[in-house]
Amino acid sequence: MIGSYEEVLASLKDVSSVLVCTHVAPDADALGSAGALAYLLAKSGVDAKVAIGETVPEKLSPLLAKVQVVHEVPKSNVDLVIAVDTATEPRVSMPMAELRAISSKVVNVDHHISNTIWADVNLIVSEAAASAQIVFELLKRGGFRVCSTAANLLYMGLLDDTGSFRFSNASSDAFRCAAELVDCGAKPDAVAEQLYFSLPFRELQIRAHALTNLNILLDGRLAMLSVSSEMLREAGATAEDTEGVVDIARSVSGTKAAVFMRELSDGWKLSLRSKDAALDVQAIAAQFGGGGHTMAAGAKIVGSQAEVESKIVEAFKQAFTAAGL
Ligand SMILES: [Mn+2]
Repeated sequence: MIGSYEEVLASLKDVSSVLVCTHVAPDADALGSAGALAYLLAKSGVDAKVAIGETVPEKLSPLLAKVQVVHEVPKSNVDLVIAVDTATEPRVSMPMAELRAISSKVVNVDHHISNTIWADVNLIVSEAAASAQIVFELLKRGGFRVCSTAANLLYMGLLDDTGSFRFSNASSDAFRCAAELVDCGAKPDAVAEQLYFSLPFRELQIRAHALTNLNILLDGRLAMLSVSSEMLREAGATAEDTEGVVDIARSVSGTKAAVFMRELSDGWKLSLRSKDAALDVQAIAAQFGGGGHTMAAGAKIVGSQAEVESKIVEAFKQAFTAAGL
């Protein structure tokens, strides 16, 4: 059942310890939402921490400097676990079985249309451009004073999930949310500098590599590129450094969709982007056990590059036909 803001606020009432989790390979919205929530809860006297399985990505870490982040399940019980921006239970980057053992309640705050309503309380607002937008609304309704540190974190999530306000989810509500966050002290130039103008050189090397194998398929409708493990190794890069690559494919004129493939140990991780509202890439991702949003989704497919490519191209071919594109 989909819960309400009031239910989440009721769950937060009188808690003294909270762990805020998010999804694997956390992005700016995941850590911005989790960071702001944990930071303001901690400021209000709650023992609140962000708990993630991996380290904080390098370019996000300066904005999370004031947030307490742990990487292990605590030994003692906590009153509440909150997972933000996480559509399914297996996507949580911490062992959920262990978290359930130390907490009697799990709250999920998310905006993915593919959310499986998996927690005890589920605040799912699929119209929200970012989980940060939902967390901001929650904090306002809860009477928290959103300071500049929290505002920067929330703005970071909103900025990144809207593709710097270039995607179809850049609604008037998203812009209103941004304006309010600036009123709360968020600094758009500082956040943009950190997210987009502080790239490690290896990340640009990966983009250069990826550009050399950009393919245009299905009569110009689909742009596709890939990054192999070898490519990453050569540049001394990690998966985190491939985040902007799909936008290269997305930017090709005349295309209706983009696919970025990254090699895994046992297959390929696919990032799918739609450029036309008639094409739902979430539905394509779901065919392969993945999920996400209508215009941006992801999935993992096991197999060789050639096998995975032919499967995904076929899926797009059918989807284009079904969408009349
Ligand atoms: Mn998000």
